[in-house]
Amino acid sequence: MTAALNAPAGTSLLLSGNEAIARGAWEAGVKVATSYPGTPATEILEAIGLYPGLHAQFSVNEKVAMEVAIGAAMSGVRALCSMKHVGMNVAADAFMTYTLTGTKGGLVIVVADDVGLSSSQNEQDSRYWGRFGHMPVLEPADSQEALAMVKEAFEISERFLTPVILRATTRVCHVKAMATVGERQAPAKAEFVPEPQRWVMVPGNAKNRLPLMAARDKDLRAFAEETALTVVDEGNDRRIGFVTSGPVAMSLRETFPEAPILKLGFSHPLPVERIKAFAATVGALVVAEETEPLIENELKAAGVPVRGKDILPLFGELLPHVLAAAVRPLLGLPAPAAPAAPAKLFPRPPTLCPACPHLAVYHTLARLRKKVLIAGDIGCYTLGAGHPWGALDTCVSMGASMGVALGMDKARDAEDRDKAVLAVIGDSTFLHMGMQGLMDITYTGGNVTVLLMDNSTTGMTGGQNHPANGRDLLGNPAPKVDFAKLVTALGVPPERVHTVDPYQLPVLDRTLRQEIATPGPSVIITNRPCTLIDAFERHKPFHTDEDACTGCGKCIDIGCPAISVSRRETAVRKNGKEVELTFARIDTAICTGCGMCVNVCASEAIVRDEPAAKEEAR
Ligand SMILES: Cc1ncc(C[n+]2csc(CCOP(=O)(O)OP(=O)(O)O)c2C)c(N)n1
Repeated sequence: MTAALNAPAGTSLLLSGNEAIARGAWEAGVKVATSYPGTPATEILEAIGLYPGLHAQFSVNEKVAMEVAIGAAMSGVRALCSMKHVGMNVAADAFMTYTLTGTKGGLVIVVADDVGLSSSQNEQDSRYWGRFGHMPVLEPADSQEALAMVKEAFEISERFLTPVILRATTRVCHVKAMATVGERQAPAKAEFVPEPQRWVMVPGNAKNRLPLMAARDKDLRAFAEETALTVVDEGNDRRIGFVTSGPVAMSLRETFPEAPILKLGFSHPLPVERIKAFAATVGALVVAEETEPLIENELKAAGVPVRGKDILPLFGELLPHVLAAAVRPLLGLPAPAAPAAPAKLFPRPPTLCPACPHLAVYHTLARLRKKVLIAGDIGCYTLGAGHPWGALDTCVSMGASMGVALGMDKARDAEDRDKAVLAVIGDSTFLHMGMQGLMDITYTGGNVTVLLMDNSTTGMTGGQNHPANGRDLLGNPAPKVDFAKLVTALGVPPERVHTVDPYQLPVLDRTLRQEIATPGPSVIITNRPCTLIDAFERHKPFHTDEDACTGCGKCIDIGCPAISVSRRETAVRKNGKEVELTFARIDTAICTGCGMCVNVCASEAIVRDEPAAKEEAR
């Protein structure tokens, strides 16, 4: 629920940047909003989906999301497509042509860059896409600007007939700040007018668009010189002036209260003349930009002497202490003392939840570790790479486990196939980009066993629905993809497709061993829901019977956070051999009674809280 949903125009309220973007899109009269989840952008679409009078959807991936938005914009309505930075790589094939086509209804691409890498596999600077795709780039610094700039972005999009990029960063998306909301503008009526020369981008038509795009670039450059989105915040100490964009402006103001700052709300195309005029009023010009030196390089190419990445870091956020350390020496001031190291806390690596069905898969894989290569993928299950399982060999990008596994298989000669190749992939990831890879595996006769971990949700990003869990964006019933049928249709022989309850550890183990012993492609679908969604059933918790526990430690090897070591002991066996015994304790406050650990306890020392309920144990 977003606080802005029912707020009347003129109300000021505390909104995250994502909520503000959603409200701004609604006020702008957006008719269609699309996305694929990804931190830090996920909540934009979740919030938009609550507003009346528009269609919002999470698509199966960012490319489809972009194409849906393009279809709506071609029909003359305003459309917004949001995603995290890596989503742009997926969506690029669609928008790199649509930018040439030029839009009809306003099309705004909101991209959230994870500067500082709090929750991503890489750090990318999405402002490059503006340069690459000839699209203007707007950069809000806080929630109020985010709200206003989305609306402005639609105006620019329709005025110049171009898709517009709104680049936010994690700090803008997730920080809450005051924003005043406005009225909703009535959405346009959809009307697709056939214009084959424009909408059908075959070479003959596309060629004709190139000069138009070049002319648009020129118009946008002129617009950049005059737009009120870019402002100068004056200061009395003119020894150094800053050129910046996004939330860095606030860190600069905090660090250098008297310095003049030119803040580029509209950061591409660059208003070179405006910056030159600003440069003439200050002693030295420093470009403070997150993350790549785009503005800096363009200014250097235009002959403007600037400092930038020679003193500032190329990655991570430009927070006040970072700026102070880099810039104060230019003013003859000592660099400030490095911020105090954070207090040493007991290390707590991220881990899977109690009863997470992925635990079963990784427990099984850890026991087969010497016999398999495991291509991994992106989701909660990437945690399988960590302690205690160490059961992933690779993680590249969403869906990559399929192709990487196939590549590992094809790279080897028959005599080198001493290990089986496995791929692990989540349900949302399989739908996003995994199934194409599986098709390649079956088409080329790859020797790959795929573990498709269907937990009925997009767990990693907070539990979004998808086409295989039978629910739509708002949780209403929706058509449901049948994974067993889908993978069979993609070419996996039906007898090599198994659906297994992962809590039944012996069955999972047996099925996996059987499949990796047989050449050719196979798929094992595990079908227990994520413990954080409604479909998950809780049972009475288990506890350990201290008297019965033999200290074998097998339940601890599962890696369930509900199970911990209660004590260790060295015992001497009858044959005189010393053995280390590990006794376990179950935290009944977080145990969900899934019974996975009961499967591995040979001494029957794991029992339900109430003895009468023991029969319920799986
Ligand atoms: C191109 C791209 N889009 C989005 C993301 C964000 N993201 C990371 S994992 C993931 C989905 C994971 O869901 P699933 O495959 O069902 O696995 P689970 O987390 O439920 O185990 C998403 C959306 C990303 N990393 N890359």
